[in-house]
Amino acid sequence: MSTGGFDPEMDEPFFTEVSRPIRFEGPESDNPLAFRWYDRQRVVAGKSMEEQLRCAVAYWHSFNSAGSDMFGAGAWDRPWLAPAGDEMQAARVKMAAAFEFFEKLTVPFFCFHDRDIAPEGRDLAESCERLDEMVEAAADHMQRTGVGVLWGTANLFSHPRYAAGAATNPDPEVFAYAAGQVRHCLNATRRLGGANYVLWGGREGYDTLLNTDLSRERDQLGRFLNLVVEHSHTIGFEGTILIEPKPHEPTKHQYDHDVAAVYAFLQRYGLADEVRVNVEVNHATLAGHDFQHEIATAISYGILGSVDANRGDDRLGWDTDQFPSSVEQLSLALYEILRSGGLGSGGFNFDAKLRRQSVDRTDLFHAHIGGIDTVARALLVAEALIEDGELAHAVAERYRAWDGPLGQSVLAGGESLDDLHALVIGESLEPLPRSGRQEALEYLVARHLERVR
Ligand code: XLS
Ligand code: NI
Ligand code: NI
Repeated sequence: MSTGGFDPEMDEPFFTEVSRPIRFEGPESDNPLAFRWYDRQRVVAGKSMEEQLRCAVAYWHSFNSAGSDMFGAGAWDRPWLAPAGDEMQAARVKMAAAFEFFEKLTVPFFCFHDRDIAPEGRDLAESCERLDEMVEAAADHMQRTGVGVLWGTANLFSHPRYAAGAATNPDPEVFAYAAGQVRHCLNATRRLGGANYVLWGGREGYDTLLNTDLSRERDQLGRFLNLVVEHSHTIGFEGTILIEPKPHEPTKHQYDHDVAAVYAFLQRYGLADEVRVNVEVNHATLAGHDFQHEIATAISYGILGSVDANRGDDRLGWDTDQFPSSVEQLSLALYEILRSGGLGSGGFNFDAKLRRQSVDRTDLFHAHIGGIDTVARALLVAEALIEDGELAHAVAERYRAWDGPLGQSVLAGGESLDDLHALVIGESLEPLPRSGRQEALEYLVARHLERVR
């Protein structure tokens, strides 16, 4: 079959350098196309590694991007992105390539934007028809391969109509358009059995306060999210609705700045029991936080949902979306996650992209294998830290006095400032500083990083 210059049939299979599924070969293996740490069946903290991590490939970075940047055109070999013929045929070819990759990588999930899997049409009606057609194609591939949807999301940031925001747009017709698009994408995610639905507020923010009414925009966003939650109940969507915090980029300021800002927003609009967060490593660092901080904060508020696994670059102030490579950074986050009982319906979505010079299709395998192994090894370190128990013990010891009579009475509201003033003077209290043991604890973590096998 010809589609005018580009014959998709000729390209299958797309990943010819990888002829069979990637296998686990153990830490001693030198085979770059094997897992050294990700042993799907291995039981870690009561569940298989596969179930603990629930790894997903991000459709957009790997299949819907050709590697362009602000200064140059696409450099990667992605023929379906420059079809000489029918756009929908190209979308089907892209999907065949994606599922070949998921199967060979042996990941259980993928994540998608509506526009990643189906091209935008002339109007919303045509966009929806196209999405429905591609959703049925995806359902067939999923049935055939057993790969599932970790989450779906609507792209409310690429089209120029959303330049001034989607829900936070000064024009209510744009709000309506975005609402229609999300409604359809949520239905599609439900149709595919998605475990979660994500909203990332890429343009929900401002570039200058000179033209912005903050409180109106926040109320619009609150209304929008309530509509999404109501619709999810109406259609019986069983997954979790997630907001993905990010402080800025593309806007100067985004309303979903970080986990704490999202929690305040959810409380204000009555959604704290309905919506959770999808925490991305690089977004945490852009917000000036350690990833562990964002994870621990989300857990402390009871709103941790899922993780976008990637990393930034210490010298660059934007979302470089590189593949994870720091076992240490992820171990501490996984320590928090495992101690809190795991991610539930969430997982580890590799929201990460190749560098522009990584032009070979096989680079996609190297990137994901390295990322998945990093997360898998971090999971083992986290398990070891929990089994050892010394870190948790040190923290518990540090606060032990709060379980005594004074601490309990203060927390229960039994003491006024007058009472405490009288207590300190009456009992001549002179509390002495005690070591926080930071260096000892850092080296404790380092020893576990060294030992894990
Ligand atoms: C962008 C975000 C985006 C979301 C999905 O920085 O990470 O990729 O994960 O819209
Ligand atoms: Ni993300
Ligand atoms: Ni991001």
